[in-house]
This record gives sequence, structure tokens and C-alpha cells, in this order.
Amino acid sequence: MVPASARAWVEEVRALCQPDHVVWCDGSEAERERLTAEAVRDGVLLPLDPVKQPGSYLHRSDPSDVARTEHLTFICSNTKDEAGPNNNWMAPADARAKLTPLFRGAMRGRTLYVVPFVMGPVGSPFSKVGIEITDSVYVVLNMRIMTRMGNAAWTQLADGDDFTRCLHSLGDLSPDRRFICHFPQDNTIWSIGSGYGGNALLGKKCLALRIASALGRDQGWMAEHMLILGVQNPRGEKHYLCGAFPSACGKTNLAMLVPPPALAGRGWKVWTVGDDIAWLRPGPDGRLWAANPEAGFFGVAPGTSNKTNLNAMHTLARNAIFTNVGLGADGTVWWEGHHSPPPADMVDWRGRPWSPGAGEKAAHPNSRFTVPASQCPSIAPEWEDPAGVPISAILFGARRPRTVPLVFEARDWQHGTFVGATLASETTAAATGAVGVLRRDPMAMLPFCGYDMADYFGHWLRMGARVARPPRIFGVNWFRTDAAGRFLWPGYGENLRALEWVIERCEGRGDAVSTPIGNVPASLDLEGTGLDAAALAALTAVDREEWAKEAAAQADWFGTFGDRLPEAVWAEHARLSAAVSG
Ligand code: O2Y
Ligand code: MN
Repeated sequence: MVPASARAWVEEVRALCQPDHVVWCDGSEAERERLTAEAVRDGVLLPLDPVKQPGSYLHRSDPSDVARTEHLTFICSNTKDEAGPNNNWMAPADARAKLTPLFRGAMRGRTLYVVPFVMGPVGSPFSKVGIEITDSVYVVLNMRIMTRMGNAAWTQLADGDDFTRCLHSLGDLSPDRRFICHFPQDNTIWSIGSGYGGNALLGKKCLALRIASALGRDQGWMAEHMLILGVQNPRGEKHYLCGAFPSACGKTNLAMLVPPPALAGRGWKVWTVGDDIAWLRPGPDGRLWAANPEAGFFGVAPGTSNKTNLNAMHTLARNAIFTNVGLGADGTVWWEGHHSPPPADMVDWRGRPWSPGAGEKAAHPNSRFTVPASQCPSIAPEWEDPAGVPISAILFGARRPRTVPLVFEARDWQHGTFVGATLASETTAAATGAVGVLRRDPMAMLPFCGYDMADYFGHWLRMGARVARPPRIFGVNWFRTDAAGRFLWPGYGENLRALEWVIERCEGRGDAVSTPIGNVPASLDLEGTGLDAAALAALTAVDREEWAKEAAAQADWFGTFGDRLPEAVWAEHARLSAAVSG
């Protein structure tokens, strides 16, 4: 059942890392129970209250290891040019020479787990097989939630060798010996020195975005940092949307949106297909189809509450692994922004006594929950359809207090590619510590594109030409403020009102006003919001002076890509500059 290619690779790694034991994981429930018991015994997982948080555990990562580490993440393509200015680059031979001694003997005294997994619905043409070798039982248990792990991978692989080789070791957890290296030409990832999230669960950002983006470029598909949702209108018709948002822009909340009473009462429903990553391929009908490669959610805990994301709260009510949140004496977890008051006698994410006046946060700002997507009340019945779902629209959203309207429609695919390429978001304290700094993050892919971003824009343009009925592309901004800094838009479930207009436009309806940056709504369904036509005018205003400044900033930034930036992107920029000047 296990192909010779996989056996040979595991043997090679075993000889290098010298573990005491080797365990081939099968993904079964019995195996999950056994590994969980071992993790509890070794203090890797702390069991939570079996009644209040059934089947759930807390993990505390090393305090120096709490987030993705972009400066230690490398694309080891054959040439530096191929990796582009958006990536750290290391020559493949240098990377192997640097990391091989770190892996040598790294698993002595530990167990080497072989984790076969499928990204994407099993048996789907979208899907890809990976094998992660790791010495972290926490990684194994998270991979079981986040991927289709186990024998399904061997079945899909048959006797082939088309799998991503994902090698991970905790090493000594020192940031000085921490490297996350991607070898796109070898379909290989090497990660050492971190046990956290995207650095260690190699199916997620490393495979499903960095490696997959390069595979997609070569094979004619797209790996995108996008949610996928289904919006069902009162006639029962569903449209599927993809959306790219930089961090701290409410992407998970949008993926699990709860319609406000006024729209729910009229029959509007929202379905979740994916919260973070979309793989897109041209379908036989001339449309672009999408699948979620993941099987679970790895969501940010702080700020998640019954008010901001009721569906997420229901999802994580059981069978969850929490990382770096606070813990009460009653065996329940807590984080800043939770709707409940903190439980009594709490310890913080490092296990130190904590009380509300402590002056420090109980949960790390990047603390997480890992839960099966199947537990989400809004999960679409078709979320694992091997065919994927047909995409009507793509949204590019960011946090922009000024300049960018609530929602606007690009003229066509080329213009939409430009809208995505110019995506920029203002930082929040949670993200960086610095507030209000504008960060460019094209298609929200800057940390995740496995090759030169200018070439990636070129790939977008080529893909548009390959589909006869491409999705329409829209910009959205839930965060516009007035002169006093107050939000103009209520956000959360009310964002469905903007999606209603998006869908009308996809159906060839919906009144629009043409502006220099694209079409904005002439009217929106605002019933029950307390907002009027003047509020809509403020939300959709396009100020030429502000846009002239934006175009100048875009030009500076595009300049960093040199000659590789496609002419079509410069043409769109010239068109915008001309439209907003004078
Ligand atoms: O900090 C990490 O390792 C996780 S980053 C992450 C996790 C889930 C979804 N998205 C992201 C992200 O950075 O975009
Ligand atoms: Mn993400």
C-alpha cells in the first residue's frame, strides 16, 4: 500500500535524524486517542473540562515560538530572480548544506511520525498528496484536523511518487537554528526549530500556498490565500465567492457570516466552504472552480466571540486544540475579546497566574484554535465536492479608513488583477504593534507566494485569458471612517448587504455608478441598518485627490518589481492615474 518512493524517502530521513522510534500514522480514531493520551502524559497537551469543553486540549508553545517567522522563511528556487524581491532566497545547495547538520541526529530520543495526508477533497482532481515527517506529536494531532490524514493518501498516491516531501523537526527550538525552507523544483519543504502553526503544520502555508503557487504557475491553476463562501438568495440560488484579505481584516468572520435578521428573514443564507485557502482551476464550462484544500480551521482566538463570530464559537465548542490561550481553574479556556468574563483563578498563555488587572494579556495575540471544519454550523453541504464550486466573484478587501469605498466593481479581469495587485491594508496594534501604517499585500499573498510576485501577476493575467467566463472582481472595505475616526459601516453580518449587490452585478443586475476606480452601488439594501442615502454616499465616495496620492504610492511600490512587472499592470496604473488627475 505504501509506495516504494515513500518508503525510500522515510528511510533516508530516518538515517539522517536517527529517531528512537518510527510510527507510520494511519489517521484512525484509535490512533488519535493513543497519541492524545501520550501527549497528555508528556505534558504536550492539557485536557480541558470534559463537560464544558469536550474532547478539547490546550497546548503551550515555547514563548519564543508563537508565530510564523517570515525572516527565517526561504524560497530555495534555482535562481534568486525566480524567488523575486518578495521572498528571502537561499541557493538550494546552500540550504541543504546549512540544514542537513541541524537535522542530523535531531530526533535522537524522540519518535519520528510519518504523516501521509491529502490536501483537498479525497479523489478530487484538485487534490495533492503530502507526507510530513515530524517529531512533534502536537503537529501530528493538528495535521489530523487540518488535512485528510492517513490511508486515503496512500490510496491517492498508488504506486506513484507525486507527493510533497515535508520534513519537520522541533530541533532545539532555538530561533538561531530555525529555518523554513521551500524547494519548489523538488516539491520539498524542510522546517526545523519551530513547533508552531504555519512553521510546523507544513500542509498549510508551506504546501497549500508557497509550493502550490509554483505548481499552479507550471500546471495552469491557482493557489490563493482566499476564503470561499456560498451566498444563497431568497430564490434558493447559490453563488460562490472567493475573498483575499490581509490579516486583521475579518476574513474568518466573513467566511462564517451570520446574516442579520432583516436579510435572514427574507431568506438570505451564507455557507462556509473554506476560511483561508482556495485552489482554483478552469472548469469545462468556462468558469473558474474552487476547492478548499484544508479540512479544518486554524483560527485566531482573541476577538472571537458570540458577537463577532457565532459560527466559529459553535465550531470550537468541542474537539478543539487551543494553542497559547488563558486557562481557568475550571478547565475552560479564555482570551481577550471573549464574550464571557474570564473564569476564576486563571493562568495566562505561559501558565503564569493571571487576573484581569494584571496589565498583560491572558492569551497571546496570535493564540489559536484548531478545529474540524465539518463542525461549523454554516459549513456548506458541498464543501468537499470533488468537483469544487463555481466561482461567481472574487473579493479583494483590506482595512482602509480613507480612500477605498465600501464596495466597488472592477471593469474586467485585467482591471481586477490590478485591484488585487494594489491591495494594501492599515495595520492594527494586534498585527504589528504599529497602528495605521499602510502595508502593501497584493492578493494577501506577499508572505505566501512561492515565486516572484511580478511573475505571479503575469500568471493571474494568463489565467483570466484561459477562462471564458471568469469571475467578476470587486474591492471591499468594511473599515472606512469619518473625520472623527468613527466607522461608517457596521460590518460583521451587515457585510452581506454589500455581497447582495456583488451578486446582483454577477447576475447582470444591480444599479451602479461609474467612477474612476470602477463601479460603485447606486443604491444598497439598507433596511434595518439605520443608514440612509447620505451614509451610502459617504461610504462610496471616490475622492480624486486621495486617489491621485494612492496612484503615486502604487507607482513607487510597483517600481520595486523592476522589469518583470507585466505591461498590462502598468497600463491599468496609467489608466487610473489619468482618470483621477486634473
Ligand atoms: O502564525 C501562524 O503560524 C499562523 S498564520 C495563519 C494561520 C491561519 C490562517 N492564516 C494565517 C495567516 O497568517 O494568514
Ligand atoms: Mn491566512
